[in-house]
Amino acid sequence: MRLLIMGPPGSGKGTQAVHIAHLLGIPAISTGDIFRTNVAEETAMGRIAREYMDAGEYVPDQVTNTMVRDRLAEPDCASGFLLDGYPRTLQQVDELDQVLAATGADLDAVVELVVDQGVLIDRLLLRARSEGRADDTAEVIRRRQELFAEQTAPLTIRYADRGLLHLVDGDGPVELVTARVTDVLAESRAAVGSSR
Ligand code: B4P
Repeated sequence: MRLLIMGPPGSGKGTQAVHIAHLLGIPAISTGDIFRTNVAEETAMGRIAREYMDAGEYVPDQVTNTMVRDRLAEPDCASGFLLDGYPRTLQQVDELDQVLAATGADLDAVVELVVDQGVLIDRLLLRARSEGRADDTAEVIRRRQELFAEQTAPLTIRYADRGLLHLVDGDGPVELVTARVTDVLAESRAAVGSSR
C-alpha cells in the first residue's frame, strides 16, 4: 500500500505512522524525523533545516522534495510506503504526483487525523517537557499551527476530490486510534476490491 498520513502538529501522525507501517509491513517515512536526524548529525541539509524548524517554518520545498524523491527510490519502498508529514504544500503534492507517475504507481489512501485544538496544544506542551524539542515552545507551536491551516489543510481537498481521503478521529488512546485507522484502510481496500 502507498499511504499518506496527515494532520496538524500534535495530531499523532508520527505516533500512528510507526504502528500502522509495522502492521502493514511497509516503511514509515517521516520527513520531520529525517530532518531531525540530519540536524543531530550536523549535515549540510541539517544546518539548513534547523533554521526553519526551530522557527516553526516549513523547510523549503526544493530541499524537502529532493530528500523525499531520493528516499522513495530506495528498494524498501518498491512495494509500498507510508509518508508521514509529506506533502505539506501544493508544490510537494505536485512533486509526489510526478514521482509516482514516473513509476506507474498510485496512492491507495490518505488518512487525516482530526483532533481538537486544545488537545493538540496540551500534547505538544507535554512533549516539550519530556523531549525538549526546540519547536515545541508555545510561540513556535502557534506558528506551526498557523502554517498548517494556511498551507497544508487545503491539500486535503485535492485528495478528497480524488476519492482518497479518510478522516479519522485522532483523540483517545494510541491503540484505539490505530484500530480506527486500520479499520478505515480495510474498508477502503474492500471497497476498491468490490468495484473491480
Ligand atoms: P514533524 O516531525 O512532522 O512534526 P509534527 O507535525 O509535530 O508531528 P509529529 O509527528 O512530531 O507529532 P505527532 O503528531 O505524532 O515536523 C517537524 C518540522 O519539520 C515541521 O514543523 C517542519 O519545520 C519540518 N518539516 C517536516 N516535514 C516537512 C515538509 N514536508 N515540508 C517542509 N517542512 C517539513 O505527536 C505529537 C505528540 O502527541 C507526541 O508527543 C505524541 O506522543 C503525542 N500523541 C500522539 N498520539 C497521541 C494520543 N492518541 N494520545 C495522547 N498523546 C498522543
